Amino acid sequence: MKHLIGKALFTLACAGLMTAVSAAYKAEYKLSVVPGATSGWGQTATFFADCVRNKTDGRVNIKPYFGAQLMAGKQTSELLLVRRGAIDFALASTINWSPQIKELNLTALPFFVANNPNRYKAMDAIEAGKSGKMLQDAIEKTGVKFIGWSENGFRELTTSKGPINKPEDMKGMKLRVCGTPIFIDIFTALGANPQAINWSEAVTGFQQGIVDGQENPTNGINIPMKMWTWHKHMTDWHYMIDPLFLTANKKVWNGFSKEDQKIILECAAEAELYGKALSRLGFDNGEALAYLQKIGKVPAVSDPNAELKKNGMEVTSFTPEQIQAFYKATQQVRDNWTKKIGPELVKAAEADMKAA
Ligand code: X2X
Repeated sequence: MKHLIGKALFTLACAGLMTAVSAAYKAEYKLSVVPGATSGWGQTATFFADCVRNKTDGRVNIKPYFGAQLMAGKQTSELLLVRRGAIDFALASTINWSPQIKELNLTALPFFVANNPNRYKAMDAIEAGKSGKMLQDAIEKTGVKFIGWSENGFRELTTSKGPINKPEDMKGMKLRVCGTPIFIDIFTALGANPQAINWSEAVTGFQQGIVDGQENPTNGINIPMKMWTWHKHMTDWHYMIDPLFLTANKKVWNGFSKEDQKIILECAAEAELYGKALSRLGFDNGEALAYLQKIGKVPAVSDPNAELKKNGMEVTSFTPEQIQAFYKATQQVRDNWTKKIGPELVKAAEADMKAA
């Protein structure tokens, strides 16, 4: 009997040891980021990684890899590599995952989210609402873990030619966009000549003047990249927004203890507040600045449009009538893409934004 108990204990101990071994953490978890470390997106990734490392006493060591280097520059391959496990975590953009996940084109519908009195509240309402849950489900259906939202920001147009006051002013303009189909449709509908170029090669393209402009969020990318070096005109049209989300390979996620999963989710919630504040600073009702002051992380530039003007950019903002002309010119794109995204999701988003 004694012998049997001893054997049972031995077997149990072995099993325990094996779980401990199979659940051993990696020395480093790779976190993929498409733009550079100084972008708002990059800073949010660093904030998240630092938070997790600190709160887990170094058990979970996440390292951000910037500049789409884990995808050799090919930003639309990120989902595939997270699924395969070549990437452990990503702070991903809906834009880069939407070629594979049609639902993620929702916030890229032109003049959709910004067609609301408070465009940031509208974005938050989608993420917190039924439509946000539908987006999360669509992401998780591919087999990855959704961890939390963040934000690159509303995308504004910078051009070497201009100013742009009406769609006709964009006629024939060569504009760099990423290789995501809805962008080609939007800019074609506006009469421009969209060029699909990965972000990793875009800056060389700006330097060489092979395009007349591009679109990216002002705080997150245009200012850190000193876009005024190449483009003198800024068109503040908020035509679409680029939400980011934290995600992890499913196996990697399941390998963490419940306690560490909880910490990661907490850090993601903090990173959401931080990332959104960086994106919205100087464009909202002052909430972003108050939050950044509270956590002691106000960036050097807190008045974005003043910074652009100081660097010689001419900033064009539209009247509601001017926006209407762009809205009309892109009606067909909204109609076509609503079918592809799923009319139910688009309706749910409209209801969420209305209730905000
Ligand atoms: O490619 C872009 O423009 C960027 C950096 O904003 C994205 O990855 C969507």
